[in-house]
Amino acid sequence: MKNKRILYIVSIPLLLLTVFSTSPKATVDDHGDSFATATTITPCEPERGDLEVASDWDMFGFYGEQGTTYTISIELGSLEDSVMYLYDADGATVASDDDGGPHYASEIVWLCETTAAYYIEVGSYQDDFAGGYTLSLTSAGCGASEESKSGCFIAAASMNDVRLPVIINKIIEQVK
Ligand SMILES: [Ca+2]
Ligand SMILES: [Ca+2]
Repeated sequence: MKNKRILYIVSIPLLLLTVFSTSPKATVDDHGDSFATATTITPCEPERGDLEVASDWDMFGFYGEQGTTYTISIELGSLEDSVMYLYDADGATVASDDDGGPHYASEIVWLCETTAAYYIEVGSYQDDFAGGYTLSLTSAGCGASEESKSGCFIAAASMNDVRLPVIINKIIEQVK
């Protein structure tokens, strides 16, 4: 009888722990946190992101072309204060910014000196905020003619890109 009581005492908290830890509270991260799981961002095409939790960091990859000046900017949505880092493929910090854009938004203007893969990491100031944002990677070629826009797509497509079919379809749509 005593053993049975002990069994209840042990099993009830265990049951509660199991129920709470497996409840569907865990949110899915929209963009990976590492270079390996980075989302490839297409120049000239804004990309929506969400810091599902305050400690989230979202990683984006792109192919930088030597001699091109890129403006990498965050437009704040529900996210109040962004922080942004630009890395080379070796993980060295090329540039970083906190509030270079409007309000507490981040913005980096950067002249690419070596054609290579680069990574943009977006997080919140001191890991204090969750919320949505839009990341834009633009250069002088953006927003001009359709021809130069296609050039941007091709530059992104030359990267080892899992979304290559999507980019090719976009190019086909533009040609039509
Ligand atoms: Ca995220
Ligand atoms: Ca993330």
